[in-house]
Amino acid sequence: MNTAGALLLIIDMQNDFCPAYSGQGDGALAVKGGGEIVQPLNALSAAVAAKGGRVAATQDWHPACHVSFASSHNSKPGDVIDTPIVKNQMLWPDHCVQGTWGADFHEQLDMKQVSLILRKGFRKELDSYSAFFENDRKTSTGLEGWLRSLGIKTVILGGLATDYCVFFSAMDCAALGFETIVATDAVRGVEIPQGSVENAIAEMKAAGVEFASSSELLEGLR
Ligand code: VGL
Ligand code: ZN
Repeated sequence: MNTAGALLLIIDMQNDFCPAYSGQGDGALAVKGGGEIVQPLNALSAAVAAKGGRVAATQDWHPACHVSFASSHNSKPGDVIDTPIVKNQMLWPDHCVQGTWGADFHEQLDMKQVSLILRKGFRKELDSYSAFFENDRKTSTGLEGWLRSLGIKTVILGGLATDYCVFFSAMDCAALGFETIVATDAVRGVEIPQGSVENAIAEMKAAGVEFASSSELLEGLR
């Protein structure tokens, strides 16, 4: 893997996906161990930027009453529904509502090197797990064009959650032909339903996604 000039893509490292930290309460959709990945992400961020790479961060950014909220359908989190646009949309607790604390990035995430913040899931009627395509699997977020115009060929992914937004982003990234590497200690999964993290990892591997620890990646960036 050639990581000089790579993109570090930090997925949804936001308060609502993190358990309580420094006096704050649990996020609405807290992922177990979510806060533990801030340190490896910060180390990768500095190293990637120092080697001429770029750092981008996605931000789940939902309007109130978003289609992915169980509360919008008198349903409960974990239920799966068909919406007019998307079949099998999983429902979640209200989370990452635009402009709220839960939508803010984790306070300890180093944003200095981040040159692009990509907001997704901002349409009320359509969710977006992937950083590349919304959940209709057609509507582009514009990230592919940004990468191509900068000549970036390799993408290192970290963030939350392994089995949803990291998974869909990595799968699209690999399918678009970018060398795609998941930083194994810089991701955590929601594990809904049970087994989803293991399935996601197996599917990513089958699709040619590579896996490396942040220390291996940092070694390569030295
Ligand atoms: C995510 C569920 C709902 C994620 C976002 O970041 O993985 N999961 N919205
Ligand atoms: Zn969401």
